[in-house]
Amino acid sequence: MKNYKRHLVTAALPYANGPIHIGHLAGVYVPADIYVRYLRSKGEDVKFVCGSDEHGVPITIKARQLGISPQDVVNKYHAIIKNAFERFGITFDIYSRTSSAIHHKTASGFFKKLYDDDKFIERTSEQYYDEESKQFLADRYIVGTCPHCGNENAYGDQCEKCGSTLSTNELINPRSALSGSKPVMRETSHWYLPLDTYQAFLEKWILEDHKEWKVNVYGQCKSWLDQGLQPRAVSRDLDWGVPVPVKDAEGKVLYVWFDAPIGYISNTIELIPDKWESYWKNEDTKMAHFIGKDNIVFHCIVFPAMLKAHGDYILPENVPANEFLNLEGDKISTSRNWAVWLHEYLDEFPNQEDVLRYVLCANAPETKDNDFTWKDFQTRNNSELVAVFGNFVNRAIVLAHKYFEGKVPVLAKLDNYDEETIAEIPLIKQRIADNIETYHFREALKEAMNMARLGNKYLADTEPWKLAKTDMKRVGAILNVSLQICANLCIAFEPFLPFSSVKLAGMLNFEPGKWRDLGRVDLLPAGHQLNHAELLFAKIEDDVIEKQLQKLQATKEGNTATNQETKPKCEPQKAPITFDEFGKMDIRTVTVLEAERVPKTDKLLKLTIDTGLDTRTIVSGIAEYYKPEDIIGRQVCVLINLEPRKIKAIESQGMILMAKQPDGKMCMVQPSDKIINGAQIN
Ligand code: B3M
Ligand code: ZN
Repeated sequence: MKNYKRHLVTAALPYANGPIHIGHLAGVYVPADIYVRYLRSKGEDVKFVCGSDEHGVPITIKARQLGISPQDVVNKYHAIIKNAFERFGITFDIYSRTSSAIHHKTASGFFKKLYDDDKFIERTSEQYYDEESKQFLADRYIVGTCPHCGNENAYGDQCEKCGSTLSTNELINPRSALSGSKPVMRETSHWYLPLDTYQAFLEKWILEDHKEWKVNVYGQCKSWLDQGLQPRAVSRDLDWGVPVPVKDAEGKVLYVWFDAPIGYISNTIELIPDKWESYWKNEDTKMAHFIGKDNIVFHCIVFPAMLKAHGDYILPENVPANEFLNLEGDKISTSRNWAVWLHEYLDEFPNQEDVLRYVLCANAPETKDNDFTWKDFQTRNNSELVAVFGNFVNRAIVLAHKYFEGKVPVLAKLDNYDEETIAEIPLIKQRIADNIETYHFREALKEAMNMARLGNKYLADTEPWKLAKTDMKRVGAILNVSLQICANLCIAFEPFLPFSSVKLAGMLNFEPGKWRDLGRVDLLPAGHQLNHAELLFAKIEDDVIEKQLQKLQATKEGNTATNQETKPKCEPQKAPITFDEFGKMDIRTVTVLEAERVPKTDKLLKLTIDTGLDTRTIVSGIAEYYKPEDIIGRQVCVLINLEPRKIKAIESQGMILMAKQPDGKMCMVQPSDKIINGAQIN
């Protein structure tokens, strides 16, 4: 195996369009943090880099939904996400963001170099365009039916139901996510990275040189490569993102999946402006990307091709991607609020960060999708953390206080059983290390837990409390060994349960050493004064779990109720217009003087209105909702400068403003007070 001099560990940049939940943690951030803490404990040179992904259509869609700017959206969620990671003990060396100036400069420069080196091809193609919103519809701006599973709400880039990666023109019955209208095809030109020219290189690099990658990762790569790689567009017609830094590229930005992985580089530059190159451009660096399974193709195929095209950069040594975590048997979903949100957990379970870290790692979806249940959370806490780890530590420290005034007793002599027990520690240490280094974090945690089990069993078997009357020397030896195991647990668990490690070290009044000290049984010298025992983990009662289950139940009921009440939901916001455009509309208060049905139609009423300026006729499709006699005398709002139109041979000179309800029913918009006819509405 190669001897690396330093490590660069990246964790997927979460989209700053919502907070993070247990699925993100289990898939990416908990394993990445364990890996990095372990490397640091070993004294390795490591940088752990992450940040918010602040471009792309998910952000602009969220901005539209909330009626705020994309920058406001990312400012809000970047702060929430960053804070939640910190509180949860995820120890990034930097958590920055892709809207930063450094990132814009880096991503722009990267594109420019590839452009100057002729690494792109420029292609004109027909793409979906929304005539109502006057905008090209990239990625998630298009929704439609998934050709693979029939999901009617698949996005232009991905179906969230079956997980397939899609391109916009694969969707059946495409519609615009902006206006809901049917898009038309329009020509536009973009830059493409010709992935096909990297096919041979990627085949060798992945399929031959990286057979050790996880089966799910290797398998996905192989299937992409087997299908034959195609050129991939790296720009988009959007107004949010890193502008394409070449001439005549107005209105074009870098595709979010082009700029986001460069974010790893930008954030490293921000962290260590003078030394970043040794992490990115030196073969002595071991780089690993921690990601979720939906990001595999971008990290294993597209980004490496970009790095290769650039020429100066190293490639990842591994891309340990996890599968997905479900919640109580159901797919985690932000839109259905089916999730355990990290910031909410941190508020509702104070000082219990490690319980969640433990459960998410013990249950991590390493090889297949897995399920998080609150019952399992409770059981793992109560019967593993409390009953094994906590119980052992507590008994060892309490007994030392009871018999030896809280001082580590002298170890006079080891018997066979002591020796056998002690001999286990370095073996467990080796298994933890081997598992972490091969990205098997569940197994690694199981081994760490085996060390706690070892201690717990040792105390139960040796029963020092029974010997206290007859053989204090032996009691001393047993407690010495037990306390040494406690000190070892501090080190072994630090990567997994950092808060508990600190707490345990406090009880032992001990500065936990580094990984190399793990396995030693002289960590606490005889006579060393211990602090008092506190509970390392607290039992979680049924009512606490019940409350969480009720919360989820309420979400489920809420979802069904809202679906029934508001289906279909409000139309999304239309594309922005200028104030001038709005100012061109002449909307006035008018009074309906006469109203009658238009013969041979079901829907139309002919109205005579007093506009304050004149008396005129308009034809309106409101007969389904209003009888003529009901509206005579009503004051309503009319767009009076709409081009006159002939409807059923009657010239209509204006349009009544109507509010459309979710069920399609129309309702006239009326001034709330009586007011003169002809008042301008603006
Ligand atoms: N933001 C996608 C995601 O959160 C994306 C990851 C970027 S990593 C460079 O699934
Ligand atoms: Zn699908």
